[in-house]
Amino acid sequence: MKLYTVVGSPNCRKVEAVINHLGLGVEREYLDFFTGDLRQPGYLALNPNGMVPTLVDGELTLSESTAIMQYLADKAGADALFPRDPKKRAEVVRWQAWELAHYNRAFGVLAFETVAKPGFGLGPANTALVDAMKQNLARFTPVLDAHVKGRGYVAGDGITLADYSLIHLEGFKEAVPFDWSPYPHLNAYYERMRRNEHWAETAPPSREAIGRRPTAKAA
Ligand SMILES: N[C@@H](CCC(=O)N[C@@H](CS)C(=O)NCC(=O)O)C(=O)O
Repeated sequence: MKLYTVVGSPNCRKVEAVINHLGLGVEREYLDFFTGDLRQPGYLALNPNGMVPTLVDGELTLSESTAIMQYLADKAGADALFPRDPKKRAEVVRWQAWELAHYNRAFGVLAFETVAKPGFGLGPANTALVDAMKQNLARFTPVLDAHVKGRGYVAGDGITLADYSLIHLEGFKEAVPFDWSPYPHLNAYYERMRRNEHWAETAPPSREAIGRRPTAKAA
């Protein structure tokens, strides 16, 4: 199996965390986010969106981080991460769907507009979008805060795919213009997940390394 990935990409990090968690031997091909690797015809043939991650496993070429996480867990028979039991599985998928559509949609756009754009010289922030995403984040953050109150993980007693999905923008949490202080249960949950070794291992080695192909030394 081969994963096309970018160092520090939040959507790649959630897949990488699952690979680490399961101890899978997956070859990595690192792409450079800034020099057009994702727009090359060869890569667009694998992922017409021009986005990472993409997994290739024999005849299967799979994009979408959530689908890749689910495929890897199923292939490895990792019932704890992605339960076969329909009710337990539905809870995991529910939170993965929720983070994609609502919570991390707002958080991700806010992070891109206010942190990635200025940080990487990608143009001015769209202020109307920033305001709209702040409002959306303020709507959905209390939902997660209330849910994780008294729980270690979001779906069931142990860590599941849903946890790696939910926290995948963790690296931007303190940098975005959003007041997290009213959400103590959510903050504690992020801290717990930050200490997860499989997640921590996916962190970029430095700010300069983000989006770049790793040098031989760093790799
Ligand atoms: N829905 C996709 C989103 C992937 C995505 O947004 N990847 C970012 C990196 S974190 C990317 O490749 N962006 C390139 C672009 O937007 O042109 C997934 O979950 O895999």
